Amino acid sequence: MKRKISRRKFLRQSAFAGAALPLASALELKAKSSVSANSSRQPLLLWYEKPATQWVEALPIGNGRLGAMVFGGTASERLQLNEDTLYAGGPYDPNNREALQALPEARRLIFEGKYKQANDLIGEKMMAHPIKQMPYEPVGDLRLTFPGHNDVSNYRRELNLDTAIAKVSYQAGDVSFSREVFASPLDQVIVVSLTADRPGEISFVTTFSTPQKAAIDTETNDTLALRGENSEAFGIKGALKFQARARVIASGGRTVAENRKIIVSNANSALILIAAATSYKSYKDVSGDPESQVKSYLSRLSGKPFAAMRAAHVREHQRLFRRVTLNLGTTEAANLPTDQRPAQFLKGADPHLATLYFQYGRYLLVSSSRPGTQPANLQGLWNESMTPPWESKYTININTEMNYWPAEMTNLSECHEPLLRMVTELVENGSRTATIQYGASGWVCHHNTDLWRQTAPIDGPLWGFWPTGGAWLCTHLWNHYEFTRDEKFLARVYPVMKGAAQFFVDTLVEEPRHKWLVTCPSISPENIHPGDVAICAGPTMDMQILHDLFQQCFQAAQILRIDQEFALKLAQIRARLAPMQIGRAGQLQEWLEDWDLEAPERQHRHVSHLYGLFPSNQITKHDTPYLFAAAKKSLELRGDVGTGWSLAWKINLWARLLDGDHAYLLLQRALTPVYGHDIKFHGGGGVYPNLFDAHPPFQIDGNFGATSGITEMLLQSHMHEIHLLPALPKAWPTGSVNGLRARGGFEVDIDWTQGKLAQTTIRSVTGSDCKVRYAEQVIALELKPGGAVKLNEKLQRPR
Ligand code: FUC
Repeated sequence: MKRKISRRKFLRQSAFAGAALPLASALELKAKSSVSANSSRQPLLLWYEKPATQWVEALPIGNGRLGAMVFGGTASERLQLNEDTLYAGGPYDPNNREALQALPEARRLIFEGKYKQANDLIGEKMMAHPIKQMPYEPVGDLRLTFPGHNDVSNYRRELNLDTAIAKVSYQAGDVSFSREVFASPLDQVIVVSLTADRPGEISFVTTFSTPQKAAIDTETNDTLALRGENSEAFGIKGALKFQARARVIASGGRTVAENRKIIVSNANSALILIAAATSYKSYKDVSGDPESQVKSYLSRLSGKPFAAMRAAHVREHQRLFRRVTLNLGTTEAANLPTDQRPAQFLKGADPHLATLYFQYGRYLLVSSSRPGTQPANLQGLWNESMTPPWESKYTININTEMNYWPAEMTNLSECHEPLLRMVTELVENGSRTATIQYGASGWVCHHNTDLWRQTAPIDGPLWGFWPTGGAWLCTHLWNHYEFTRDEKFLARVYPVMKGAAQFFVDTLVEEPRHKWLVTCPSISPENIHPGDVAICAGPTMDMQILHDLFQQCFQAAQILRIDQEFALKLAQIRARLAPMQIGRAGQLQEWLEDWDLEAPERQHRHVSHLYGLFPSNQITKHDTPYLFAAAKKSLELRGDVGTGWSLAWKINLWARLLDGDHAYLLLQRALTPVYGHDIKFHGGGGVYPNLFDAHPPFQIDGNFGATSGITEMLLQSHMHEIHLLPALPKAWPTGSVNGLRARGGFEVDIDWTQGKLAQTTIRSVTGSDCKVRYAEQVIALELKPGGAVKLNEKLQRPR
């Protein structure tokens, strides 16, 4: 019997479960007349009327290496602190020495269709020891307690994306207090400034706490020191020492150190400088000295005025952040507290939230990934737990790559560096895994890695027996080259790409039916096929990734004029890879066999075989119309539900299918409000009050993936063309974007009105020739590096 539910209840339930939302109304902006196109002046703020009580309400700041979640309490402020090299464990060797011997048998079972038996053999003989990798861990909390600040008025806290400063202000009694917090990439400290509108009113107690094995002491009368050791995990002993220090500098009043506290009374203002470091030097060297490091960060700053630190921080942040501006219109809703805005967005009443979310993704990348730091992990930089979900490490069967989708296209190429460096660092352990587990040359990395750059298959065959993770990461090396045309970089990373390809030259095997070359064993990430396991041979995604890797190596060898013999070999092998196939529902097959309709999880969150559509360019409307239609069919079969990152991937995919309204629908799903921290997996995605993406739980890939998706709706450049407004939704009739990057070395500005291109400017950064497309019009341009061309709606130069 059908149960009737009220419309309100339906909306509540469906928003929660990620089921169908009533979107027709959402596509029409009701208050059209009140939409102002001039949102460039709308401040990019997340702001709230109450302090955060839960972690997903707190606001993230970071300098790539040091991160803090700022809660903004009045009687008690909590800064939850992270340092990006504080993981559990130490250098270790998880490779399974039994794997090589089991490999031929696993292959035989797979080719005989005995998938379950193959799966069991792999589970028993071929997985890593330990079966898990090392978790990312928190440093601890810095607490500030303010006696008497329980009853306050005029409270407000905010995060300004344009300055990268978190602010808290309120009135207690008749005094106005304000607090600013930022993580300076230049000074390598977190800075807290406390001020009041009257002298002598700043009184507070500073303490550290931590879930780590650590000792907390005071030093002199103004410094707290936390000395700790990282923990053991899954049998791997901790090998890192770490230290955090907070130095309290008060002006006026009295400062004393007492019983692991720094107590400030009746100061006029105060500054707290927080430094942290570990003994991590590299994935194989833990001999650093965190004490001398944190001491030197702090001593370098002695005497430096707050205003100078603040100004330098803002300048450095804006150098990157301000390269792109986006304007999708603004309504009154943009003035609401941020936690009330997603509901308005779903109603179509707050187009500016898409701008804010787009820029938040850029803010988060700048804050969690800067040259020299660790790459953004599953939670970017921000984690309060000793046992975070999926260890908050690097899942490279989608999540880590997604983190970096916006890097080049939104003009944050420098922020890509930590990932690109990580790829080169994987080679050493990856070569060991290749030799020990496969008897192969080159290097391999399976579906995860961690601080220690481990590469062996973990978790279990369903998730981990996927040899193509390192290969996918290598496409980012090429991607960086495509956007920058930096040949020196290409020459430096070519051996890394070559090593990844070499592994497959050695390990691809001929499948018996068509004699295609395939990976075996492998999986189509985490998706079970009708054989009741994921283990198979030659899943479509593997073939697509290898197609890219081989092609990119080939092209790199041509550009660098080296290694022609190897390049030729790759071209020959590439021609023998299993091709993409169209199945009986007209879908792009996920596997070698036409299994899609019988797979137990038809709406599985991974859409791995659509890698060919996005991020790759193997499937396009113009070059491969049949595959394009098949990919669309596959995406329709998967449906519009998904975890946070899955929804974000689908925004990008619909943008590549040139369907802006469908991409927008997925963006609405991604921006559905999810409240509460302990909501477990419900398959739905959405955002928390601080606009962190909800897998759930929080996972940052969905934030980055949405920023990339919004970009792909406005500009694409994967077909040797700069394609303007390829998937503009009806919801954004008028707007502009400035400073996006296109492949080939270009920067692009676009203005549109009433759903049509108004004008565009193409600037060459390093590029020269390019083609520009708008709908069916195409124009060829020749530019000098540094030159620019302005074009009107007909792609002609305006007179
Ligand atoms: C992959 C996904 C999960 C999650 C995890 C971190 O395994 O399938 O949904 O995102 O990575």
